[in-house]
Amino acid sequence: MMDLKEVEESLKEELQKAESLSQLQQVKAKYLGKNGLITQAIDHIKNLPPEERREYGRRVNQLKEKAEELLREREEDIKKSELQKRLSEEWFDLSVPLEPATGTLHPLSLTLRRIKGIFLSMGFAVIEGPEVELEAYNFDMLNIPKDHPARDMQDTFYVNKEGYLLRTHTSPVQIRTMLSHKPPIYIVAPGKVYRRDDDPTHSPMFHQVEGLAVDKDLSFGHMKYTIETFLRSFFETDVPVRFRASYFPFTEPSAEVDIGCVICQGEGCRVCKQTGWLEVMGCGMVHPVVLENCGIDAEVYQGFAFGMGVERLAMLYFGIDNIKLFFENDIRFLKQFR
Ligand code: 2NM
Repeated sequence: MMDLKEVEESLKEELQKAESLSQLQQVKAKYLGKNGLITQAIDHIKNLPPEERREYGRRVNQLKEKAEELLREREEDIKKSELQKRLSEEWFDLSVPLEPATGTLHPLSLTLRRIKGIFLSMGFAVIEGPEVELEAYNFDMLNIPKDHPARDMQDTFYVNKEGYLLRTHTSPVQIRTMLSHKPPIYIVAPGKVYRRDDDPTHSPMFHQVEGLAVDKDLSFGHMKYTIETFLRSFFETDVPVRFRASYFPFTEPSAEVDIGCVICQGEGCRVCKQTGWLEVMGCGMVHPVVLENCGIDAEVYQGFAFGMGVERLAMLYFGIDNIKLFFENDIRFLKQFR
């Protein structure tokens, strides 16, 4: 059994030593993360004999609440001192002549425009749909099992108990299109999507573009050509493209799409984690169950679909290393893109 007093003392000590939000994040993980000390102590409660369980359980929970409070307080302190530091270091030179006040488009708007433009030129229509969606369109109709982890409260924003949620991908737009239109269908669905992630590499809101083609005699080869043509046009070079077998409940077969690293040209670098390749999309042949769910005869029609993250593509295209920059709206960042 863990000495809870000792855990509390060492937490306090490490909190004092943590001087940045990223250091604080590490302390938080060590105590309250998946394998954190306090998390382990909570897991341990069930192994205790019943007579000890009550008292120990009470103390562990007290410690957990205390730890959360201490972390919050320290976060406030760190944020305050980081702000003070910036306020004292950053300043404007008021004697510099003003630049002409022309605005620029946000790098994500520029990236979305380019993606849509390429697919429009290949004959795809651009379709939008609601961000508050039905669970039925976001999960059920896509052949995503009732017990799939993506459906967890932990991962998905549910808006009420009547089957509404914030869409976790733009696939429900494709479902709506298949329900309301007969094939042939060639569409892309751009827009905001929401997942309960918030850490240095994830944002709770981000943008996706998903594509769908449904027609007679469509093959994996048509998908491969469409995606390769898109990627070479988007990155304005003859980039290497490879397809790796993967799994999605809504496509069969499924694949992840990699491009040769645009940062190091495949030599190996930090961005591609020394592999020479970057994962940029998922794709696959639409599962016959999904077609039939939408009233399309899977004996007559085939479909291919794909999905990509707009922030990821924008970061690779412009060489941006931090996703949070898109959402801070710091004008010094924004005005660099055209
Ligand atoms: C992906 C990867 C693979 C996809 C499938 C569908 C639909 F609605 F047709 F079933 N929409 N999008 C799909 C397939 C999306 O994103 C990584």
